[in-house]
Amino acid sequence: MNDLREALKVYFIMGSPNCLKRPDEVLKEAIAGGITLFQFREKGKDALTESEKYRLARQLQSICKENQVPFIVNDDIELAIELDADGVHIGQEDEPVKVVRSRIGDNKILGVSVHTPEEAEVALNEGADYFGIGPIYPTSTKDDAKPVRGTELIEILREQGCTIPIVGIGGITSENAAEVIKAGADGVSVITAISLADSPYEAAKVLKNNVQRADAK
Ligand code: TZP
Ligand code: MG
Repeated sequence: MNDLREALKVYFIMGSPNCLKRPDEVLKEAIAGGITLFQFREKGKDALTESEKYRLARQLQSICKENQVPFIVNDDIELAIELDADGVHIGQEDEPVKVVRSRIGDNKILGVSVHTPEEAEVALNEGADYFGIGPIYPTSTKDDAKPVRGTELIEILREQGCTIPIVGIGGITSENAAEVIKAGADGVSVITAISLADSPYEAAKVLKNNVQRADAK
């Protein structure tokens, strides 16, 4: 659990639609900058499908492996199983948490997006390893994102004594990351703050620095 908490600190999510440069180059830079976990999320306009999606996933997974960065797949349980990925991240629209848990087994990481204390309780009881909570800040990366709620739900869950690892998501940058950590999150997950940065390397480095500083307080 503490290993997972550490791995969630600087959590980079990306698919080919999120990049202006080649995804493998962006990922390599982000890793050099210090990201601690990677999620392959091939979604949105011009997202790759089938064999192209599989090929990109394989390529990014092997970069993660070479660098000992855990590799998690968004939504696509079949792909995660086929690749023997380190875990999956699912939302409320996906299969129930308990079904996904039984499909991937107990040794894989299972992340679940939750938006209410009730969803959090169900996810926890059914086998989630961590929660993704957001959008914390406005984002244009996800078309169907729920309304922005700041860090409210993170604070509520921590006040209720919930100790499961949590990452914030949505509009997080190096400027506002500290607020998310101070609200009780273990880490921050970002897409565009790294994927669209002029230098994904620098962006990841600054983000990590700010997360570590906020954590030490
Ligand atoms: N879920 C909630 S907001 C979001 C997802 C996948 C998009 C986050 O992207 P960005 O670019 O870090 O705001
Ligand atoms: Mg989903």
